[in-house]
Amino acid sequence: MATMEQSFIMIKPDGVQRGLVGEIIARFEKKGFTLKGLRLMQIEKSFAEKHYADLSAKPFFGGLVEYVTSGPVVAMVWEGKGVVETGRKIIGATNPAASAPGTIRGDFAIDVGRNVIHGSDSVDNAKKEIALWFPDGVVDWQKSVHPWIYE
Ligand code: 3AN
Repeated sequence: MATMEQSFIMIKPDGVQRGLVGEIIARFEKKGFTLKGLRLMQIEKSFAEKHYADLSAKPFFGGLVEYVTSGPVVAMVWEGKGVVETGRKIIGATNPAASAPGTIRGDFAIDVGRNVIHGSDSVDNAKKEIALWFPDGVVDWQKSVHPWIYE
């Protein structure tokens, strides 16, 4: 059986306002990953500061917190083999100007401060982020070991 892991993926306010939620979910779903958690929510400043704690010394931190609290976001947990690294590939480079066409940011974003989506950068960080955004846990169902996706 494949080694399963989970990633925290969040569609940022610009992605929600621009109607990209379905398109983004479709990309992860069609790849074969399994949706294990899904919440539409608008977060407070203090929550955003917790999520982005590692970036608190960056000059863009204030703007980042303002942006990510400016409207609803879609918080998700996706599960699958290698989903953290592959999820980052599906998302594309942090700066959309450097994101390859075919990636979410490469196809739908221009500015780094409006880059549509967040994805965990390591399995460890994914665990922390999932605990922060889904304190009550996620849904336990088994499609992630689907025999037509995994050998
Ligand atoms: P990623 O989201 O690709 O993991 P991080 O963790 O370095 O990238 O940055 C988190 C978020 O901070 C980015 N998604 C982006 O919205 C914002 N950010 C990163 N670098 C910049 C920058 N130079 N100017 C403005 N915002 C930035």
